[in-house]
Amino acid sequence: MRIVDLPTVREVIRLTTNMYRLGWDERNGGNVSVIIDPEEYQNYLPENPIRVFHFTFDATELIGKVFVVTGTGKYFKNVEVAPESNLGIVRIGKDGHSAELLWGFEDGGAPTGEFPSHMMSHIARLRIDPKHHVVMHCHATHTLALTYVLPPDEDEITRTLWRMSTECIVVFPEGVGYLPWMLCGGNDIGLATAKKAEHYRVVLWGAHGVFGMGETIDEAFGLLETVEKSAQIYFLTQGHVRQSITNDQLKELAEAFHVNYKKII
Ligand code: 2HA
Ligand code: ZN
Repeated sequence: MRIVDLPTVREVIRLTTNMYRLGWDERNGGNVSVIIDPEEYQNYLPENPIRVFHFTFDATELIGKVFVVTGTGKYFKNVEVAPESNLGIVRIGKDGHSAELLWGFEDGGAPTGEFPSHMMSHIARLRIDPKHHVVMHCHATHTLALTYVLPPDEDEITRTLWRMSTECIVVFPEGVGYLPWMLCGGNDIGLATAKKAEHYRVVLWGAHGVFGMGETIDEAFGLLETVEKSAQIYFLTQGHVRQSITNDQLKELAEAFHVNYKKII
């Protein structure tokens, strides 16, 4: 099998293509990183790296882990037609401060500028959930717009999203995290995002976009689709609302679906 045909690589190609088509990833917006398990890559990836990227944050907990990751400055629109230059497969080096390129970035590219946020969030999620695999970031339109109009308060944002669609409290009972605007692309926003990832699988970045995390691509993508749909319903109904989901109904849903929801209603 060619490396580009590994199931996780194929899934990342499909994911980025779908995200682009949804309008979530204009230009070079958005980035994805997904853990590939050894059973999947062991007979295909080379042992020796093609190139090595160095970073300043501590990724000791990820040493030896292998990721499919989108490239810095790359356009999701183009992943499908040229995966071998828009995607890379990297392994975290033994020093915990490097990423060893094993495949991809054929035109000299490098991992996403949001690599710190991705890796630090992987660390946080893996501590909670050993089956965790996926971190994805995008500029989902209505979700991003929501960060301009709701109070900068994650409980208020969570309640609003829960009320906009019946499935929400079941899909993300823990709520969503929110970070006010920060400079993107560095260790500071990475640390802040990873801190939120200790409690949430969705983290909104004010005036920028959203991170979604999960055990599988379907789960992380489905989570962001659900959040985005709910944010869209919010804007469609603003100024027109006659009735909405009540707190009692939210509690009834949480009980019926046996989810441990954040007690903010
Ligand atoms: O890669 O979305 O957050 C472009 C971005 C940065
Ligand atoms: Zn972004």
